[in-house]
Amino acid sequence: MPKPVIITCAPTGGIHNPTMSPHLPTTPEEIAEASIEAVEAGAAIVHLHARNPETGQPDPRPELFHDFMSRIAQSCDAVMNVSTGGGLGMTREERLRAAVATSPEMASLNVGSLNFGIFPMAEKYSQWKHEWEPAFLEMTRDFIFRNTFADIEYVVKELWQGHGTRFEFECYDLGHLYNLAWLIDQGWLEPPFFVQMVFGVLGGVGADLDNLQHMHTIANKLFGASYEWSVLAAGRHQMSFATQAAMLGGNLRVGMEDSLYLGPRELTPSNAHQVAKVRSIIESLGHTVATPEQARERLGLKGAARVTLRRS
Ligand code: KMH
Ligand code: ZN
Repeated sequence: MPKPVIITCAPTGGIHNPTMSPHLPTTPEEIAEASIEAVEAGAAIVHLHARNPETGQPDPRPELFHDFMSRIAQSCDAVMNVSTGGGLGMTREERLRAAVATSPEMASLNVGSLNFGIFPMAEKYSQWKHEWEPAFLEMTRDFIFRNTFADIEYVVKELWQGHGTRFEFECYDLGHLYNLAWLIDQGWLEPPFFVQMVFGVLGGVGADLDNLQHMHTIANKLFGASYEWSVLAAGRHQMSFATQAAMLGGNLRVGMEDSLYLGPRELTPSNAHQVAKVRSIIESLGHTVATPEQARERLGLKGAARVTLRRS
């Protein structure tokens, strides 16, 4: 029997802007509600970013995270995964603030630097809800998403060694798998490792199924039985890559951080719609979805009781 599929949902992220979808959650209430609905639909893990409740801009303030994380914890037992990617352009310290303050079971860790071009999206819009949006996209024409070895070491030492937080290792290209192998060789980390393979970011590996197969083959060689793998693909590739990952025995991520769509030219009304859709695909393939408890056990997480929650 294949292992139950761990679905991660990333409800808001720091890439898409309010102009692009009226359904993008931005306030703590909306992020909490979107996460809870996604868990009810079948997600075991929620990957969390915060936004300024007035402007929708990515925002590193820990009090925002405390707010929605407390609400989520009151309603469900989801694994909460705090992003350390933050919003493009945040400092290293800003990116870590929320995870240090909340001591989560999981945090993202981007294991390599890359160009991260979201500027082509600007061409689709002529009117904007907020002034910051076009400049934010355009800035990425000349932007490197910085994740140097020193940055990575800093995150590992703060979160894994300091808080027992495990990572969603975000790998946007083949070389990032080797960066992770190097980190493991340093003896700083312990298995199991949760590798999130990211396809279709402009600057990372393209959304081509041959790339998925190859990254999976190389990850198997590098990490053997010590890892769980998951796949996300940006935009229109989201569902096909999620399906392919499930067929190959992997796990997957959906959510409006990665795609605002449910189908071709159809904005998703909610994150839960994407989760429900991918769940029905998984189940029609004869697979099952993992509960948060099953995800905790397989990923070696410290448990929800050791997360710091404070309602602001
Ligand atoms: N928002 C981007 C900087 C992460 O959460 O760690 C990519 C990202 C990765 O969101
Ligand atoms: Zn993220």
